[in-house]
Amino acid sequence: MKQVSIDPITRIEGHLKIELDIDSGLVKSAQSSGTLFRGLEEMLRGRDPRDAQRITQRVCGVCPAAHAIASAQALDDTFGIQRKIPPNGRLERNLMLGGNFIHSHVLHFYHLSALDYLNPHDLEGLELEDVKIRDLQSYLKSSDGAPFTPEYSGDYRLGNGISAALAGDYLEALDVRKKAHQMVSIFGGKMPHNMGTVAGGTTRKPDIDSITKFTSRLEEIKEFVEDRYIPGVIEVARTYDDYFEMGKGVPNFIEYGGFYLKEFGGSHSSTSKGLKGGVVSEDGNSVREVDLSRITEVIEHSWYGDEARGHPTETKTTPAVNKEGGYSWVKAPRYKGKPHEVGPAARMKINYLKGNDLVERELGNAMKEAGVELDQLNSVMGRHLCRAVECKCIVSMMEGWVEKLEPGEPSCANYEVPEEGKGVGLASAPRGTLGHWIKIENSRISNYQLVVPTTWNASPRDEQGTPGPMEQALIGTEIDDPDNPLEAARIVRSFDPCMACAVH
Ligand code: NFE
Ligand code: MG
Repeated sequence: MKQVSIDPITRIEGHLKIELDIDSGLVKSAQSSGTLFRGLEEMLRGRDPRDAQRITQRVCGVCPAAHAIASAQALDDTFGIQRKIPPNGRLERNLMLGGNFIHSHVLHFYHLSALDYLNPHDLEGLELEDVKIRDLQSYLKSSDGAPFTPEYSGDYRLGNGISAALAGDYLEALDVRKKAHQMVSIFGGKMPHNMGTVAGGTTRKPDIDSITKFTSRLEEIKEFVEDRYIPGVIEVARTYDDYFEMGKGVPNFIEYGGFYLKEFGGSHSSTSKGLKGGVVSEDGNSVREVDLSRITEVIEHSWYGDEARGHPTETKTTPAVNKEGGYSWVKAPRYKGKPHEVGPAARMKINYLKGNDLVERELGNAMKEAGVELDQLNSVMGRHLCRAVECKCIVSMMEGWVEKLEPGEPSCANYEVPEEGKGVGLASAPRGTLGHWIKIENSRISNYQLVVPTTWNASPRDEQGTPGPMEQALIGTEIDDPDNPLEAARIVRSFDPCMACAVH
């Protein structure tokens, strides 16, 4: 038995340690640990509720628009104004979240994951016209190669031509990300951590100027997503098709749904959303509605005290350093007592099964081209493929939303902060499904609880000893060389973990 510790695992967000027991080349046991305490929820207690969407965005620089929307919705719910959000406010929230998704998905494939498959040394000696790649070549020659020198590397299969194309896209993706950030800041004032998302809607009424600026960037991004990102991921996926069978994890998937298409409909499951919610469990391919009351936070192996256990309407986040059996600052969310995978693969699968036309078409095409079946999507390559398909679907929906904005019309509803109340805000975030639960007493926040996408995926074991989704994805993996566990690194990165979010 060999013990392998990857600490920290790089090219993800935040602080993650992965520990593996490897026997005869197989991962027998895996532990995922969030190694940095945050405590954002505790900071919210006693504050004005309207501070929530300012502070919760600071959980993370890579998905702040998702936290802003979940938080604003939790306030809408608590203040009783969910049905009063003007169409402009609803649409601008969707557009800001969409911009955030594009940024995050493009970042993940090119700047966090590509170097698991793309060998920069393939570029050496190539005669290339692209000035940026020529610069990259001379940079690689004249330096130690960072950040293009992965700690774990090898098994490169793409060949020179595709590597050069991907390297060019890697550089162009930096520009795409800039444009995606600019799109969020057009309505949000700045990015990361926008100021425009508030209880009641958004702060900036759309006008012709903002709509034009937004649309021109969206069209440029659309071209990149359709002509480069989707074909690039399919090329990598076909070359590494064995990775459709690797990193499978749990057979349970959950998503609350996001991107409101109409005003709030009275319950989360009945509200019409661009990405639909649902639960798929191991009993097959039927999708059920999410019952929020069945979510629990388990803390048997997390460094938290007893009051951190239970349903998120009540749970606290009190640290219990050195707790026996603890090995992570991440809690273990469970649905009906079981670990569930969240993220683009879960979301695309649920939307495909629910007959979301756009997803059926785009995912159907991508699966055909990549030569993969629906039940292979929760895998390393399946997750990359679903992320790209989701990005394309969101760009397409954004084109429709931006057209519906009404210049000069209001984007925000009035409200008063009540003395008492409680509410929930749910959103799709790039890495999965996101919930914020709030309670107000004396017009102050008395409890605030976030259950975040990577909290589900990177969760530790629960009270039954059942490992979390990422841990299960690692268990059973064949590792060619335990001193170079690149298979494990590829599996972990396919989840796009954000430990800043997971711990919050
Ligand atoms: Ni810090 Fe986040 C997303 C949220 S994930 S990135 O996407 O919510 O755990
Ligand atoms: Mg929490």
